[in-house]
Amino acid sequence: MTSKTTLTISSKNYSSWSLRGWLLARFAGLEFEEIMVAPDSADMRKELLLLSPSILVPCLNHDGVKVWDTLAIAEYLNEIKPKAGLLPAQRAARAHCRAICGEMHSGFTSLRGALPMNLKRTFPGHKVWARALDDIERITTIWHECFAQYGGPFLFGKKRTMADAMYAPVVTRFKTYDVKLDAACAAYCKRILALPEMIEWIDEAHKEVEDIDELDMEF
Ligand SMILES: N[C@@H](CCC(=O)N[C@@H](CS)C(=O)NCC(=O)O)C(=O)O
Repeated sequence: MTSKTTLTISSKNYSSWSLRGWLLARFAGLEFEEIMVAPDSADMRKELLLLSPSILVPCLNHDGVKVWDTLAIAEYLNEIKPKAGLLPAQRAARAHCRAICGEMHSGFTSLRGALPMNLKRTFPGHKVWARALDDIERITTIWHECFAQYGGPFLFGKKRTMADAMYAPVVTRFKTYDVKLDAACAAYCKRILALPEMIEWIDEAHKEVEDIDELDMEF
């Protein structure tokens, strides 16, 4: 008997890694049940440890296999759903896709710290800290190189890949903090926000009642 497939996630409003893992599972066409945890409470953390060895979300449970950490989940989903196209078909493009996913996974700490994901709020005219501006510049360069090489409308051409899932929370941050973008990047953001999966996730984020005061202050 195979155990049921679950994805452990936390707040849909605040948890950018949850969004990435959830989008990856949806893009892969995986059927799964969501387990929602609130990692901020001590009791929940104990419960989360049973579900995710790193005490971090997301964590996928599939066929008796526990996979935590978003990059590992992305690669695992690509293995079990090879036809979903989470990675591009060409080897060079696959390497490029993995490289920019890795860059997102291990970098952009200034952007992540200064502009936390918060789907329920907008901060018009928000003044972005200089180091976060460097991250934004690097991200838009990455996007432009992808558009030039693969022709859009997604980062690796006509089909969305794991890279679009990895950068989706950046798209939402650009909207939340009113980051000014050139036309091509703005069009990409619009396209990602119009994905049915994004509409569904954002809709559910808006219904969440719990707020984290530190992340909701006026900057
Ligand atoms: N490297 C991890 C990062 C995951 C992560 O930082 N998750 C945050 C939520 S966005 C978390 O679970 N935090 C729990 C906590 O801080 O208690 C991954 O790729 O999955």
